[in-house]
Amino acid sequence: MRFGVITLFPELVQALGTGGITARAMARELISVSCRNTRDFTEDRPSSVDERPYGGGPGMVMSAQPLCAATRAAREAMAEGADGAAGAAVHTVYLTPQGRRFDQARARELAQHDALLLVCGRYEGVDERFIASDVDEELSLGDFVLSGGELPTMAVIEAITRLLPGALGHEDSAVEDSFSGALLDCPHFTRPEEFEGRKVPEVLLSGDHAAIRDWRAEQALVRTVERRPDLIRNAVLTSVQREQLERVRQQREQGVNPNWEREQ
Ligand code: 4GY
Repeated sequence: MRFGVITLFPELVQALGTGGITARAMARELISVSCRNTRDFTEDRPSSVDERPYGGGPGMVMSAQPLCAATRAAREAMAEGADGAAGAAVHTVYLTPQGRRFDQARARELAQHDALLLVCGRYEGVDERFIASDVDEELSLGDFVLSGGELPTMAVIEAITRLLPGALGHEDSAVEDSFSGALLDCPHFTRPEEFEGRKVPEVLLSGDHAAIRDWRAEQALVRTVERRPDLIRNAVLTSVQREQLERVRQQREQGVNPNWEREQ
């Protein structure tokens, strides 16, 4: 997967190459991340990437011209394709709280592209005509406001990278994780058996693999019911999970805490 990034802070995004799974994926040539600085594409007043908003109001707006020039240059370079052949499709994404919500399903879909171009805004946002002319899709990481699109861009790159075959050390990890099954993950424990008076749930020490699998599945349901009931409504559950869910709901109705912490 080839990622292109349009940003005023390329050094921020290039940190993806300094550690973790994205750095390893770069070293293995599973991904490449090529940044372009928006400031290098200004045509008028040297290095002016922002202007005061038409209609007045506080702050500045990023001008359409350098963004268009930068994305078009990036798209042309990326369309050459890894093999040098022309015409590869480049999907252009703008990160903004106004976008459609990014989630694991969207990460899986975006992982199918050969080339993704991610555009980072700053200030109050970008001239809407840039979005109209050059952006295929607006994505939001959530209902909060940052100062720029760089951190969301890095999050999207990492979420996609870990889905690429060969990117994770242990091939099962991506499948087992939270959201692959559309539920929250179960709680995890490691040594010691007791930490500050809190004990590891008995079943995890039992060596009974079937019991452990069932307990983890049930705890995943418990957490999802407690923290994200909205996910339950859309989840496709196995018949075992439906029975577990029924039991968890009954316990909650009877005032019994089905959470692992009750054991403590
Ligand atoms: N939340 N999800 C987000 C964001 C910063 C001004 C436009 C978000 O995706 N992006 O908060 N982005 C703003 C800053 C320009 C992007």
